[in-house]
Amino acid sequence: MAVKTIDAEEAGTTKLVGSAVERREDVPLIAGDAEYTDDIQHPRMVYMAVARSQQAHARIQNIDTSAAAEMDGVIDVFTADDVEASGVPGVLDVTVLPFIEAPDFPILAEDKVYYQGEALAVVVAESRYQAADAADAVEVEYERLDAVVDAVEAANDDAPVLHEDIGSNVGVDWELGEAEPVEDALAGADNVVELEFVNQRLIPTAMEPRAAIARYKSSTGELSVEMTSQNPHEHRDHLSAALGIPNGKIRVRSPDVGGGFGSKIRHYAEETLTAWCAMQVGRPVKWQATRSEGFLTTSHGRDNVTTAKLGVNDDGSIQGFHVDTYVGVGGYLAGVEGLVASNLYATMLSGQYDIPAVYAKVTGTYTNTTPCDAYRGAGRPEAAFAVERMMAAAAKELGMDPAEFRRTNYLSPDGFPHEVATGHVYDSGDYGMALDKALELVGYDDFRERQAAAREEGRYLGLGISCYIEACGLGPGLIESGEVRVGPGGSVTVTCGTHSHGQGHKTSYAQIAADQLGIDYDDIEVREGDTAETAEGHGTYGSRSAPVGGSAIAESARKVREKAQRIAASQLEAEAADIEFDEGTFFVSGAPDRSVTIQEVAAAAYAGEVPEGVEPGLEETTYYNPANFTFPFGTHIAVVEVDPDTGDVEFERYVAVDDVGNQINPKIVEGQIHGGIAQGLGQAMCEGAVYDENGQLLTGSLQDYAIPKAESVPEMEIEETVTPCPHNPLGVKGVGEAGTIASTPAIVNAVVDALSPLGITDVEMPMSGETVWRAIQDAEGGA
Ligand code: MCN
Repeated sequence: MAVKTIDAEEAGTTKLVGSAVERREDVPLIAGDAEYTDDIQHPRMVYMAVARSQQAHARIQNIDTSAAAEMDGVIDVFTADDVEASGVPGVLDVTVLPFIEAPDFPILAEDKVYYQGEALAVVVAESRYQAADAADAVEVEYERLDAVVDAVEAANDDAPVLHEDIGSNVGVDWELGEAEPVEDALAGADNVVELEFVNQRLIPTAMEPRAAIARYKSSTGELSVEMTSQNPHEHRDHLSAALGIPNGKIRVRSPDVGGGFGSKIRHYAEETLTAWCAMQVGRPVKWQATRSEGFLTTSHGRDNVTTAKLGVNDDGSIQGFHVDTYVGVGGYLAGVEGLVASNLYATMLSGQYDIPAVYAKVTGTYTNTTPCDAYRGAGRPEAAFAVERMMAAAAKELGMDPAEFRRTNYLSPDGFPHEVATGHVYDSGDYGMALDKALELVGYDDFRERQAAAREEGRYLGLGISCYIEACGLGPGLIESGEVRVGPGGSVTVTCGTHSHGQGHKTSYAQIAADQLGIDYDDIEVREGDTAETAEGHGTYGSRSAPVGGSAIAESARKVREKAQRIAASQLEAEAADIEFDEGTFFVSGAPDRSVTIQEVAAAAYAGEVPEGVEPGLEETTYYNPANFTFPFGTHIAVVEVDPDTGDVEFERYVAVDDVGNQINPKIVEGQIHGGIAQGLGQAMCEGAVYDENGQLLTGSLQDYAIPKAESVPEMEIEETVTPCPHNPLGVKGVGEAGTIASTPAIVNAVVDALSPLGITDVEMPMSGETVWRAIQDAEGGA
């Protein structure tokens, strides 16, 4: 049932939106024409390497760089004293919110280290290998301190306190709603279902680790940085603040990037240090993280421990939801983790349901671990997990069918926009429609019969449902620019402040512009990722590019067309109101022979042949401000069989019905959902960062940290429903995170369902064979 791609010509010039046009970015990527940061060479370029803390919690007694400085090829070695002396501040960029207690995050550690891998010193050398060897030769004396790595333990009174100036390990202390009414609702409910679960710490594993190259011209004060960024304009502004260079003098360019998944949003120490080093040594400086370095220093995600209570009456109606979550934020509060851990998570705890009262308490604690930050879904996967695990558990407790239980509690499709108890105003949806379609696709009724028969034979089949909702396109306030320029020759350049690192913007943005302008898809170029080439923007995260960036482009294309219509009217000596437009041609109403093409209009526009009051040229820029988040949703269903002797989980089916509003490109949508499901499956089945009690990362390489392999990802059957977003011009909702948010609870629910005859009500993630086998052994009357 996979979506079949077509080429743009087959779609027809003005019907591209909605067509599965082949991704134009794939051929260059496969043909070796991609330009990743590490491919870029500049004359006289030198290399930076970072000396990192081997300890997770320690006082720094001494850093001796003398041996490193003497080594072959070494140009200079810098420590915190040097950068401080030059006035470079920390890399702190947390959203300053009243519920946050955050320490400074120095660019190089000063007196103490808080996690293994924290940057201590940087070496600049003629070659990459010389730099790495010299970084290894930096000698550090530590006074080791007790470490704490567990989010809940860190909140205990006897836990070692990381940041003494804060006085406790609590960095985020946040509540949503009021506890008392929810506690009253639970007390009054016929049943209270309680579960404790862990959303384990994950390590984003993009194919390309982070990298940066910086060049500084001291004669003009201009800084140019090529880097692996999801959000070049934001990085430009961070660099400006850190280095004291006006942002107009900084150019950040993010070339081809091999994935980000949220981990390349943050302002990290290394990219700023690369730029600072370039300013010190007067030569271009390159830094490329190794995979292990990435594992230690690029943001991790999740790390939640939750206790949830759901009050339900015997008729299946939910009365209240009480959630208490600890989040291990890491050694510092970095990036937007303060928001991810709190607001982005807890405001999604209403799910698709009419829950009268929700209370959530979030305690974010400092632990001697790599700082966490946004990772695909950022708070929303944890929320969907909490809601959908509880829905499964409550249905089981009530002896109700889990699909029916959800249906009983759905927000009605007629009541949109719905303001839910957590404060969001959901824009549009029909949750029952997606559920019904998924149940039909998976053959739900048959399955229950098959499951019963299999149980008779001692086989453990299970089916897990996840009815997720997500909030994406972050708004209002987070604007995005989209520029559309029809050149004098009639070809088009589209620019946007977003950045594609796998999402296919070059294809989907060209589809939007082609439709609006009636210009050949192949005549449309899309450019992103260069602050010198694009208007202001915020970048790609929160599945915002289609709903916000796409809307900006659609608006600009519409404005270009309107302007072209006025110019065409003057060329055709008619009133603009009498001009019609079809497939790139303007013509006089009722006289189709009197016509000009948009290309002819463009030529006139640049020759100054425009009517009075109209400026020459044919280009428009829109800053689109989304009215609200937009809320994609859907139902995913996993069907598994668990081998009771080995604990192995085999997927029999994986069915997904997603509603992302109107689809610009169904093939890209399908690909995003595939990738997202694989990532959520990674959390369910195999991924998990493991630290020892001293804060040493035991899963520090791809030999120890398991990500899903092709053979472990099941065939996915993907369908959709379409409920357009009512508040953006394209009617689109984002898709980039949907699969990740949906899949994890579907898979865990399936395994728990399979093992429920053994009295098993929960299985911890990742559900490796061993974990499942142990759960079976521990269960009452094990298999
Ligand atoms: N699209 C569409 N119709 C819709 C919605 C989207 O055709 N109704 C298309 C868009 O035009 C775009 C793509 O789907 O080409 C994704 O759009 P969108 O959902 O807006 O997401 P973004 O482009 O903003 O991408 C961000 C999102 C996030 S938050 C993470 S994390 C993530 C993801 O995308 N990281 C990715 N997908 C990824 N895919 C790859 N290959 N690599 C990553 O790092």
